[in-house]
Amino acid sequence: MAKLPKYFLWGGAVAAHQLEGAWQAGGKGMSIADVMTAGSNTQPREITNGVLPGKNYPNHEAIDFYHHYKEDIALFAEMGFKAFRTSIAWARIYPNGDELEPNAEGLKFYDDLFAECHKYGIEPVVTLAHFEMPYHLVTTYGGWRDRRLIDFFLRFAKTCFTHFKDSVKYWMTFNEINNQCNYMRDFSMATNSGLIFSPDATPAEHEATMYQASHYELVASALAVAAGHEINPDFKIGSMINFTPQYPASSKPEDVLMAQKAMQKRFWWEDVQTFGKYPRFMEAFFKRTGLRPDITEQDRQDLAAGKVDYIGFSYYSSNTVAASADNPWYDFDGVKAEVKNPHLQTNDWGWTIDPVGLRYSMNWLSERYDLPLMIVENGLGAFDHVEPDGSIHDPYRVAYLKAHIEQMIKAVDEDGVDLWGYMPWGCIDLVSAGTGQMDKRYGFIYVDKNDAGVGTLKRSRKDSFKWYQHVIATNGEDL
Ligand code: P53
Repeated sequence: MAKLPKYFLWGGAVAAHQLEGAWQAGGKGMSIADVMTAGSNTQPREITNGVLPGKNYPNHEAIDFYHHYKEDIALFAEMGFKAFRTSIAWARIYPNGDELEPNAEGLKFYDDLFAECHKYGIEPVVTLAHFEMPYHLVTTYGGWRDRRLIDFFLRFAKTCFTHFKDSVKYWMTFNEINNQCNYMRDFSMATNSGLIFSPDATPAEHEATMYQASHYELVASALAVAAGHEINPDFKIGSMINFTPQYPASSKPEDVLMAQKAMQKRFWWEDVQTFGKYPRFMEAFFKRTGLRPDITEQDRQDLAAGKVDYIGFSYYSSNTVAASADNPWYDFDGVKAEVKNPHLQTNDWGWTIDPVGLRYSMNWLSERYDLPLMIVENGLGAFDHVEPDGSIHDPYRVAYLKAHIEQMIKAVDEDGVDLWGYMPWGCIDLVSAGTGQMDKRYGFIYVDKNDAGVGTLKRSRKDSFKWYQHVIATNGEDL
């Protein structure tokens, strides 16, 4: 008997700012991604004050998908994709974010893109906010620290839902909404929520602002879900969470408790989006710390009225944490609590490789939320080498994906998890979000461009391309 459903959504995932390029084409406004420079494994990306001369901004051109999408979608179709996850660049639709009327040229680009997908029977799976709000909303309103952002986002969401009512069925509101749990990381604050802090801002200020911004995003997400269901009752609108499970460093009860508390602190966003209310442990945390975000009675009603239909999540790796005597509240702090897991290898960027963790994550999400799941990111960032004849041998990528798909199938087949699809990240090479590199590659399709921004942008098939094509053709029966 087949282990995966017949209509399983095999595909791949990308995000607008990481591949489209054409940052000023078709009336697009500047986004937060347009002021982020290229970094590296050791050098964080710089978030500059506007676009400055002499800096390398890799998202400006990216892989120029804006002008190459027909060729790229034809390659996805050749691999047999049933689904393609991308995002809509908010600043293509509302260049400044606070206009009343959308930019028709921006809508047209996505009309053409989605039509091209449907030509091959590929279902678009679309994220509304994937790490790139209009920059004007950052400079004028301070990003999501301002309640007015709810209205701006809702207008953007309604415009997309109405305009793409018949061309898109699967939606997600905010990409990896929980990444901001790392509230001391400038990158997460800027990309998730458009929050820029002065260098002397205290950790407490970072933390308080993050909880406030998150709350407004959750309200905006819930209002969007409710509006979307009204516009088209057939829509499936999901949340999108980065799921990095937290393992206890040992069987010591304090370590186990630390891991549980770390999971709560990383994943409470999902509780709100699924159950429509804040979980008890967060209410207790706000009470204890005085970090009381502005939450109105109306907000609570809105949260309850906009529960998601499914859970989209990314899975790359797991973390391991230990309790420490100087943390009596077991308050999760990634940097402090994290320890090395002696059972796992890491990639060149230090991310653990843990296929069993995917099965664990699917079980965790399924038993806690009892909703259908969609794996909308998974993959291995790696350096690739182009042979003199142009071929690219990437057995490490195949090994990673194969091991994860095996665990994914066990979760469905043996554990009964309801899973709609699998869309590995960066199905075509693109700009890394975290580092801004091109040479941190995830793709089945190679793109000739390096970290310095030099290359012909020519596309070519890696060995993994043929492999994934066969996986899809056999619906995962032959890996
Ligand atoms: P890059 C951190 C941890 C987990 C997922 O990441 C993350 C990040 C951000 O660095 O982001 C997601 O490109 C995100 C994508 C991103 C992908 O994972 O840093 O949704 O936009 O490209 C991979 O290797």
